[in-house]
Amino acid sequence: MKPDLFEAPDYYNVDDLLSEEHKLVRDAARQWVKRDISPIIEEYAQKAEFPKQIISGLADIGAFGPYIPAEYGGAGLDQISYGLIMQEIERGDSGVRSTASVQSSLVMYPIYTYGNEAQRKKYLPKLATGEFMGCFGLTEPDHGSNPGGMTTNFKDKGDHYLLNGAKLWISNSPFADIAVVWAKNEEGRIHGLIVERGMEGFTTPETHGKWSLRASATGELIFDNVKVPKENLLTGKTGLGAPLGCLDSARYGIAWGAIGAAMDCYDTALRYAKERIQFGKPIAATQLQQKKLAEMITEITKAQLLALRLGQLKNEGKATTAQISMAKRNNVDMAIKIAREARQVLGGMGITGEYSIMRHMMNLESVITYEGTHDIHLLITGMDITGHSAFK
Ligand code: TGC
Ligand code: FAD
Repeated sequence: MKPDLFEAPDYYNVDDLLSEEHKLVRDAARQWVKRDISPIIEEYAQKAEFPKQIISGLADIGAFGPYIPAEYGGAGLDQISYGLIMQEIERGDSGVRSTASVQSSLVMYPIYTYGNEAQRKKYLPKLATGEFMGCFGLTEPDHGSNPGGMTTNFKDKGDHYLLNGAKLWISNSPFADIAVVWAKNEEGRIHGLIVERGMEGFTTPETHGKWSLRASATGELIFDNVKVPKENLLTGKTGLGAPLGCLDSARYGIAWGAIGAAMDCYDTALRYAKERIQFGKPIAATQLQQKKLAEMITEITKAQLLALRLGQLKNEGKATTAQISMAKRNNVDMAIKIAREARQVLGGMGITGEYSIMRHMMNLESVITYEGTHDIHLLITGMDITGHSAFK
């Protein structure tokens, strides 16, 4: 892969709207990605392997629980810092950002928000350092967009719960130490349980053959009469709203992350267009390539402003689920379109691993699907503005 020459675009001086702390946090993540991700990521994506050696680096830049209070090992940062960290990591690779999103918003967030003090103290500090890695089991083979239909279930057996069922498409599952699993009790009410690797009857087979998010490990969670201790139940919130609350936090991070992938594609295409000579002049001097590049920077700028405003609302505790859906949907769609256009700017070179664009493009096919598909987010906006649910 070519050396990482990335220069972040900032067409509307968005930096002026950030605090000194935001910029420090963002720059630390940016440097780390340049030093520790860019040189290795193509190789790991090619061999479809998660680079486990980066876990401590992710912890060092505050990517595990950025907004979790310091007393539980988190970085105690605000939501804009969280977003900026996700942006920088996804600039490197969406799969690496996935690992950080899952750990922060889908494992630490529910334990912090719905867990009791003993659970917080037991798990959060170790999750913050990466000593424990976690995963989040909501999706099932027959229930993806409609998680409320889940069939994974647990029964009260007096001194423990007995868990049965299966989850599919679970990021980090093949190596996770713990899983936050959503299952129905005997009354059909959804609860979260913390399942630990090593519990009898709990297995996590890896899903192979992905053309997307290849540097992220994805797998199943299989529960065959797993005895889960009663103290592992998350009692702070039950019902579908509990896992959906975690998704709000992760989707918010993805809205920022997608900007990073788009910035990397744009920056690569711009540099290439200035250097590549055809018909005796740089292709950057042709109207068609300028149209592509000008539209890219316009869309990136709009996405930055959308994410920043959402971050302000989130800091004030005012961001709604529908606002988050709009940002996730818009920004991922923006990024995947930019990746497709940027790849064309590079001609044949665009399909090689010498450049990051094709990897981003393939990764973004997962990003536009997980955490609610492009269609589902449109329907969440539709429901919000009309008052009618198209799901029921
Ligand atoms: P609905 O009837 O609308 O809602 C059920 C209950 O939940 C409440 N609620 C929320 N609460 C908190 N946060 C939210 N975002 C919420 N959205 C809804 C709602 O108020 C209601 O509460 P109550 O008290 O009235 O019961 O539910 P529905 O069954 O009609 O479904 C709505 C729909 C389709 C929007 C929802 O199911 C959905 O978002 N589906 C998409 C599924 C999804 O996003 N799955 C993601 C799996 S995890 C993942 O992909 C991780 S990838 C990680 C990575 O690698 O980065
Ligand atoms: P389906 O729900 O079957 O949808 C198929 C198509 O139908 C989609 O285009 C969808 O938009 C459309 N559709 C569905 N319902 C409607 C409707 N009512 N109206 C119109 N169109 C509709 N899940 C987790 O729980 N944890 C994870 O860590 C996790 N990681 C993932 C990692 C990867 C790489 C991938 C690919 C997925 C991951 N997922 C995870 C699962 C992900 O959230 C689901 O794939 C996603 O929610 C969609 O579910 P599905 O694949 O079953 O598609």
